[in-house]
Amino acid sequence: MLKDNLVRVQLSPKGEFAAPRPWAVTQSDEAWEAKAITVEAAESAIVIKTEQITVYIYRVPCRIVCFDQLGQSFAEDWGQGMAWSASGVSAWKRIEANEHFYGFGERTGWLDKLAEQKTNWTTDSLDYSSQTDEMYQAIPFFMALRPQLSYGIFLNSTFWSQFDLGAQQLGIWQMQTQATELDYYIIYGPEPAEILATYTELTGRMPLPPKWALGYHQCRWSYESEAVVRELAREFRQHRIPCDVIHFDIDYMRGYRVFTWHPQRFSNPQALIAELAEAGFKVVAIVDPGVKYEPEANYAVFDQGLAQDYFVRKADGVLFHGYVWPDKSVFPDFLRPEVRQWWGEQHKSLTEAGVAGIWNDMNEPAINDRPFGDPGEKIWFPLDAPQGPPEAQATHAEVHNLYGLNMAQASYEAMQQLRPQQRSFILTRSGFAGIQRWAAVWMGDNQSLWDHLEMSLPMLCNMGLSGVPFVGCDIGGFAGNATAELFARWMQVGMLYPLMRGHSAMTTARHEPWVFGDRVERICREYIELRYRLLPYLYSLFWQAATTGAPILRPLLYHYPQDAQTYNLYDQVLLGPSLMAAPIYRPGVEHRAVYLPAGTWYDWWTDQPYEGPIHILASAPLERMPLYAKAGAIIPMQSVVQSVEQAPEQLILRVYPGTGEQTLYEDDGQSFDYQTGAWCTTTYQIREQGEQLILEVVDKQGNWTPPLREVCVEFKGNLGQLLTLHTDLR
Ligand code: MIG
Repeated sequence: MLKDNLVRVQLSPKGEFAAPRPWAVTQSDEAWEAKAITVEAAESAIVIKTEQITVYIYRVPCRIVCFDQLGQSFAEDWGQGMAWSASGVSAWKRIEANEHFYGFGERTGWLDKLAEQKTNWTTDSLDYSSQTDEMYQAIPFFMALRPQLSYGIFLNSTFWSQFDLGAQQLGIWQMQTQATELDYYIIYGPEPAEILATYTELTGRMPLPPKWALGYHQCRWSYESEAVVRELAREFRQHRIPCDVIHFDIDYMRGYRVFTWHPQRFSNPQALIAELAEAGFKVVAIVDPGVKYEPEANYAVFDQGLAQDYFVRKADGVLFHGYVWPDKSVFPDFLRPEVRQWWGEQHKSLTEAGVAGIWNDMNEPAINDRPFGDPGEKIWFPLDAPQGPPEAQATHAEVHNLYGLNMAQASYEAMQQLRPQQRSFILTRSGFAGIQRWAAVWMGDNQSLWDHLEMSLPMLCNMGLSGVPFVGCDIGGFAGNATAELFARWMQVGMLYPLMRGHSAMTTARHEPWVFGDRVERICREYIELRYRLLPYLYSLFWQAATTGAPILRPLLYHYPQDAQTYNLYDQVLLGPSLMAAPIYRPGVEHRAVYLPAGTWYDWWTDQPYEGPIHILASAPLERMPLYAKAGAIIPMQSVVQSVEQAPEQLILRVYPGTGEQTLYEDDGQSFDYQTGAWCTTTYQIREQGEQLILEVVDKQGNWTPPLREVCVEFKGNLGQLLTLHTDLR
């Protein structure tokens, strides 16, 4: 019992436990301060009580079951309870009536995973579809939800593991892992928000990113030369389409050698990036883990890594190699701190040129699942390859899932060291539980298909429910060619992604916001502008995510866990608590059904109010993504800027009648000064008092003073009600 709502269960067939591996869990058991806990050892069971839950551990047969204060059971051992064999350990638990399953990290398909099997093994999941199991990320965490009660399970095993949510046996869920010990946590809610708060206390939270990372990112494989990049930047400003970030894909390197610049195509990156900075752009550069195997060629990264023995070797001591972009490649052992430090120092070649963000790709690791090398030679990462420092060695089987996590940690720490005054942005494709501490995550190689657009929202929602709030999918689809209509709809949805990045693959048609003609360009501009107008609201959501673990993009069940209508509602999302979108994700569709849960909702575009719970038919011509604000919402917005560093002239409070509160978080958006007090929060409140509506500032904290701007109140809804502004709203 670590906390009132947190139980750790460990089973060792040998009767003794291996030394703890602190890879995913940031807090040791001793660091928790469990409050009033009573333990009663009766003949049939040991009973542990906290202020929130009671846990029974029956002796014969050994069974664990938890109860909430109403006496409802949850996480109850069922079937065989716990068991072990030569190939691993397992536990079985009961699926309660009306129970549904969410989280599981990066998952295709729709929201609820009831009756499915989910494997945790990081994989370069090229060509994925709604049927794909293994993905780039492996996060062995989920939450089970039913009305009145939800709980989370974190299976603390980095080995291959699998959840079965009643696929094999109706009414029973199972977890199994190839580890020799069972180690899992039960986290009581009763609501998803509380589960996530505790889960992220256990595995860590996202650090506050630089504010520019919330702007629009433009990427392509590749903007292959300085000239192409200059032209791209010029087009954004000329078209007046806001954009903050340009990503450099693998062609900036010399022959795909990591930490080099191509001598002709990017002959003066420093000058280029300085010029881009003048125009308000930041640069993010891709970094792949595979180091070109190139003896005696003066390639320092290979030479140093080899000399210091930093690359993974097979069990027989022979250097392990695969075939990736640089052709024959070797792989740093990021599990070792000194390798992370050395790798981190290499980032200097990028930061010296002015690069402000690092994009880690291929870190599952991908080793030959692309058309590289000898097609007859299928290489696997040998599971018995030793990794880690000599005093705490592991096998690849144990730490395969950590490869991306450790690489992201190396990048994160490198950027802290190399750019100590400024926050940096790290993006990763692979990761494990806790990846939110080091990086934002994108969902890898999606396709320019309507069902990939549709799938993107439940994918990102399940990531958010797995403790990873800063996530996005490639807008427009990575592989394949978007049509104008698909692209317009995708940009509308993309405006909701915590990470808003357009990307496309080599040999596909161009996917920039202006390439589909005037009409789609106007739509892209409108929705990217809306994104920028919402920045004060969004940044406050990022702050909330950083401090509480709450997702930024949320499925409706997050705020309405008592409403079973929301349990399978995968095609509507909440951006924070106040805004709800019901996007279009099919061609030719201009109407759709929208579910509005209990309460009053206002149409964002027409201000029309609706009383939920209700289903309505929303009108959605191509220009319109149905969007709703909740009664009592106070949405802090700003005037449009072309990049985040431009100071907006206005702070706009968009206010909807009702009762509500909104905290606006502000700081300089780029330095670490907020960690020593240079931040401020302003809490606005709206309430109805008789015939009147009162809007006032009820709380101010922190000691940072935002730059001078005009504060405007945009009052929506019934103007018959008199609005009184109490005190100074600034
Ligand atoms: O083998 O760097 O998911 O975003 O553009 C492909 C080229 C390697 C895969 C990434 C994609 C990136 C691409 N990469």
